[in-house]
Amino acid sequence: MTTVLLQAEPGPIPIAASRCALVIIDMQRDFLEPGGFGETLGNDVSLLQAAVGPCRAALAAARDAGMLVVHTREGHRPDLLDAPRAKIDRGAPSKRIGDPGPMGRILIRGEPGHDIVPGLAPVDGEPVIDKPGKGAFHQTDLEQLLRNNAIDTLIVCGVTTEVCVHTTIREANDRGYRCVALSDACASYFPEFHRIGLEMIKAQGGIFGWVSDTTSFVTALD
Ligand code: TIU
Repeated sequence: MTTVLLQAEPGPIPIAASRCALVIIDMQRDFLEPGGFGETLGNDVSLLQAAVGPCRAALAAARDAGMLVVHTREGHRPDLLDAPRAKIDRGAPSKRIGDPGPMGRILIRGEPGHDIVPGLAPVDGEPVIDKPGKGAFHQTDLEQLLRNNAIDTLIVCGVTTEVCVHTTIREANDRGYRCVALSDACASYFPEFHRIGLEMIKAQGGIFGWVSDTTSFVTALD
């Protein structure tokens, strides 16, 4: 097992590719493209484009290193039986989860908007975790999958920093995983929340984990 040092804050962290998973959170058209769930919530979805290139670079490096790559997607069953009433009710009245939109029914599995954006599509052998909540562990088999593959460290990127990325890192941290967020490969509709969200992870000596960036990750694996 080869161990390399990944530059990060609050300090460098030794990682072994065979014990790491790159977890790419919710890089879906519903969040990144006009007409999807993100826009119906009143957001400027163009702000999330900044994460696409860095995610691609991290994905390429992880694949080259033979690292486990896990993709997640937030979405619900077409019959909405897994969508809490409280979640549906908080959407914009005319465009709620399950309503028709330009990319199909909003935040519904199997619809065009639910797809991962071009350029980050999973390849054969890469697991895709469909999750009904913000955290990737809630009501999914992610933990089982990670344990079966002897993973102890998650390299996390995707959108949005303070919502699904943060929730997943918090869930993973409590389950004993070391988590490293790649700052430039995450993005938020609120630049301030992105910045503060990353600060929160690495504060207090790394209370939830570490923060690194794509260049450091690629360099460490090279
Ligand atoms: N609204 C928002 O910032 N995010 C979400 O609803 N889901 C994810 O972060 N994926």
